[in-house]
Amino acid sequence: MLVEIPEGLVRALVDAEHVAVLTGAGMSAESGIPTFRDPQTGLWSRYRPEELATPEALRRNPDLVWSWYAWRREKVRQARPHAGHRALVRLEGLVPRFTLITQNVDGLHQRAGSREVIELHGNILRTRCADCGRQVQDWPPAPEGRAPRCPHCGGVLRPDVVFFGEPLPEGALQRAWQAAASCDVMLVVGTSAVVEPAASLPRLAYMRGAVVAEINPQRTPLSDLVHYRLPAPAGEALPALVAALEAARKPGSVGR
Ligand code: BV8
Ligand code: ZN
Repeated sequence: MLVEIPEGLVRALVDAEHVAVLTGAGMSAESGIPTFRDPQTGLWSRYRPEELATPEALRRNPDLVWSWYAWRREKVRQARPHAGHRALVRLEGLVPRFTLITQNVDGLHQRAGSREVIELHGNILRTRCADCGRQVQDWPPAPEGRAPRCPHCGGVLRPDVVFFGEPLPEGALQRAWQAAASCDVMLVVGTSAVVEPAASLPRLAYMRGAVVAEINPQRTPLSDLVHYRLPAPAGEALPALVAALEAARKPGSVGR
């Protein structure tokens, strides 16, 4: 299915000084990483992410939480960036200022070549100690299915991600607010726009007069607010959008 690229959105991108992009789990779906809305498959089908990704769950059942993340980390390791990730790398080079903000913890934007990525919710491939807080690269092997322990203090190890109920990394959130407040265009890709405070970033951009476009096969709470909706998968819509921008920027074509 060929996705239609709105002329007005291309025009806004041609004229933009600063383009911001906010991505969610839908950005990684075509790389084979299940989204949070997909019913958790297999072993995890009886848990909701909101139940497992919490400090309480880690305290109550560190082995279960560690196993869930070990399963997800394996999926992330097998995943590869797709054409949508690579289109965002191209877009970075086509606009004067570019800010990529992601809710995803899989590091796929960096693996595709995006230079500066604001990781609002941390990164599943990093591990830290729940007690002393140190980042830990390797640790003594734990018995099968058991959460490993910190080599420094013996505390429980956890993925370096933001659980529900935990504050987002201060610096990352500040930079994300600033980008939302100053961008001329914000692309919102593959997010159900439910989780806060990330879901408020497009609203701030919109209120500050930015052109906001949503790329998502499904409608979301943002759909009635945005200026443009591309009801298509990220792996199709982003390459098409960037190709249209490249064509519009060719010397002799309309615009700048
Ligand atoms: C905080 C890391 C305060 C962990 C994550 C009641 C009302 C409002 C807010 C709250 C509330 N109760 C609690 C809150 C706050 C809470 C929250 O928002 N809860 C939600 C459930 C209502 N937020 C928090 O707790 C945050 N912290 O507020 O702290 C604080 C301050 C100071 C001191 C102490 C405390 C922390 C939120 C971060 C949680 N961690 N991830 C991990 O990964 O395990 S969030 C996690 O879920 C993901 O990172 C992601 O952000 C989120 C899921 O959202 P999406 O990315 O949108 O993914 P989803 O599956 O939902 O949607 C996918 C979309 O893609 C769909 O729309 C689909 O149509 C689309 N799609 C599918 N395929 C494609 C596609 N799109 C394009 N192409 C495709 N191919
Ligand atoms: Zn420790």
